[in-house]
Amino acid sequence: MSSAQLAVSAAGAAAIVWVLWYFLFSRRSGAAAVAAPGAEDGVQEIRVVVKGGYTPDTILVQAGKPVRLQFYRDETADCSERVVFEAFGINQELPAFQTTTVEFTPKEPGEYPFRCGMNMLKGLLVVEPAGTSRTSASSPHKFHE
Ligand SMILES: [Cu+2]
Repeated sequence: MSSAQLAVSAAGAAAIVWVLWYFLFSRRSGAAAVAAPGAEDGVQEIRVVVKGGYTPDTILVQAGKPVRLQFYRDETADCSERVVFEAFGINQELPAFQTTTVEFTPKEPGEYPFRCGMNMLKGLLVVEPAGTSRTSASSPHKFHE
């Protein structure tokens, strides 16, 4: 390994540590989840429970790969009736006690807030550059029935 490669690896490791710290300790209370691409189609799937907020409220994905969010709305409160991802032109109704799939492919890395129709419930989609490899902090598979 050359010193240039070493420097790149060290920078990568530092970035990963920073991101983990950022998610685990610096945010308001709430869970963060890292999407793991599905085995067959590379879709990054995460299940989000909607009940007085979004759980997890921070979702980490990679750019350039399809994202599939499964919103399960576990309440009838009007507040959470819709979920809005402005950056992706999504304004989706979430029927109570049902799972609603929201799919899109983020092209550019960045932070994309999502929210309810009234801008009260808030979540954050963090899109990392493609090819960032990291072991899932939280496997989405544990949410599967
Ligand atoms: Cu609301």
